Amino acid sequence: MTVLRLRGFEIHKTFLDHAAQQAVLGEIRSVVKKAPFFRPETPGGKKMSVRMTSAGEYGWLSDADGYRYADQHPNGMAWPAIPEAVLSIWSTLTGLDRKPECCLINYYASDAKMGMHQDRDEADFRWPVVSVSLGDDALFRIGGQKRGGKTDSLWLQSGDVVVMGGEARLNHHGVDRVRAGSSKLLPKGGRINLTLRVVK
Ligand SMILES: O=C(O)CCC(=O)C(=O)O
Ligand SMILES: [Mn+2]
Repeated sequence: MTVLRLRGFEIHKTFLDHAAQQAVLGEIRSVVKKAPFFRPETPGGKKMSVRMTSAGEYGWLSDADGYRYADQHPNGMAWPAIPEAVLSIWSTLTGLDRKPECCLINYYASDAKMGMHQDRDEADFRWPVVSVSLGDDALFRIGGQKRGGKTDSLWLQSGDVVVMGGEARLNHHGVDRVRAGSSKLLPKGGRINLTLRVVK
């Protein structure tokens, strides 16, 4: 298994083989059936290009009231449980007994992107964030703890898993673009990214 290290992020190339990607995707589809994707607005009032939903005790939200974790989908329902196949990625890669309380599910259509940001709505940055890529390739950019400055980019492919932890936990990161049609995993194309987070 190839592990790349870039600015403190660990990139496990093809951590999930094709069968494992399909198994995870199947589980995520059932989550999305119960908790449909929605398009959040930034606190500034701009629609994000990424569609989101979550599984777990908490889901991540953004709206006029700010960025935060909430125990309900915007439609008022509790979030579905995080699928076992997803939790096992976390356990295998981190070796932690502590389980994540949120699996944020992002859907990127061919024109979606995510600006440079830190994941900093969690209570304790000693826990890593684990990110799983499914579907089309994404150009992932990694910077440092401060905004601006030098960045490095790499293409994430379906089945790649990134561990953002340790000294790099608060490094800025974002997705510049996805390469439409680069994967056949999602029948309608696009990319799904899962991020597993310890919230409390
Ligand atoms: O889509 C990705 O690869 C990264 C997603 C991300 O950084 C986030 O949801 O906070
Ligand atoms: Mn992030």
